[in-house]
Amino acid sequence: MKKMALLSFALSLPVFSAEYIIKFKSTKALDSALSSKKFETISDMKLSFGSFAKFETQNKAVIDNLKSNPEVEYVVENDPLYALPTYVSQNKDVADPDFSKQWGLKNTGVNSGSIFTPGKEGEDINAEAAWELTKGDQSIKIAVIDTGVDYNHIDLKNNIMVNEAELNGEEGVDDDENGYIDDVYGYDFSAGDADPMDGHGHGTHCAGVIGAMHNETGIAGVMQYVQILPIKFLSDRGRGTTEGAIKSIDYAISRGVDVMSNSWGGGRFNEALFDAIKAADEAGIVFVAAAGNSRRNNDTIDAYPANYEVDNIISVGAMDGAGNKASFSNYGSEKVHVFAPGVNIYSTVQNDAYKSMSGTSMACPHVSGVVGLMLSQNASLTPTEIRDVLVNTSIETDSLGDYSLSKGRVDASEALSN
Ligand SMILES: [Ca+2]
Ligand SMILES: [Ca+2]
Ligand SMILES: [Ca+2]
Repeated sequence: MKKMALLSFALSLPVFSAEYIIKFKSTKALDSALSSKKFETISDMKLSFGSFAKFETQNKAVIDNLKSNPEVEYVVENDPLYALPTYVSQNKDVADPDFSKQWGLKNTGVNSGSIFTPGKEGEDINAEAAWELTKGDQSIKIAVIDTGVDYNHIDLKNNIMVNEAELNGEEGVDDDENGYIDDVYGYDFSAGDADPMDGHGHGTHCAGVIGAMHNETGIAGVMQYVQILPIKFLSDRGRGTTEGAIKSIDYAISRGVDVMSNSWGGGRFNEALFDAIKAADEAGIVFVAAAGNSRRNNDTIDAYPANYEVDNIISVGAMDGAGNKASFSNYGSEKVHVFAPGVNIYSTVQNDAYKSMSGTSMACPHVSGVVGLMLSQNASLTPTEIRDVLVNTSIETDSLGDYSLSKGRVDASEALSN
């Protein structure tokens, strides 16, 4: 019986994606499609950057018809997307206060080694020198678009962005009239509810790298002062879709964030996702993206969303504690902008716990935090200026050489001094 079930599952995998996203040229065209009953399942998404609908079909003729419809701008697949860690250590039950484990912030050479590679002192983002200049600002808002965030975590809770109108409002009522009922801490576009609690750990880990509270507990974030907006579109298994990603970006824009931290990837070029990131750029929001964990050259094989050609994107590769490119990390002397620590990174996970994880997923929030520090010091910096400063002030190293445009690793202190 069991074998039969497995076989039928394997054979029933669709040859092509059954879910599509249509962008209509007008809201009117969308409304008329919704009322036409031509689609078996269709749901609308009226976003700030266009009128979209999601629908399902296995029939290619339907797609071809839609593509030639003058009211339709484009039809794209609702591609699957996923979180970008490669390795997760055993869970730790006891949270021991441990800045000393955070080699990404301060590499002593002892806290960064492994049995394969000894660590190297100073191969870090130089956080302590940066903190002499700024430790962040509570006005800076960073969206962690991921598997959600444990907003109750003992080492994060004071740095979570709270929607005061909803916190003090009525349950079941959209108190701030932003289209989302009871979005006190953010939103879950995976389940379609207002609770972005993390059941996976990945999003909470990224949030801790950016903004774990500086106190007597656990670890320290790159920023001491920041507001983190938890947005969940990846499920508790770390999987999501283009639909969830574009809704997340739309929501983050509407909440007025300064930075979006994106430790996920997958899919091919997708015009709807491109439009979403472009809308974020037009709103002056920096879009930090993990370069990917496929060991590939992003200059020759595109990895998305890191490779979209939008000016606000900062693509981040991962380095290890010896200052070398992490074996899994994507690279590219043109398409990857900078490198940051991404191997055996110790940070927060759900239920007040801590874990080490590796991936360009972990390098990405280090840079999101540095961008947050830069904006704390000078709020008028544009996304392009921030990207240029990060590339130009990176510490060039032989080991990172031509793996990125910066030829080296991000240095928070240098970035703040320019
Ligand atoms: Ca609301
Ligand atoms: Ca409410
Ligand atoms: Ca702490």
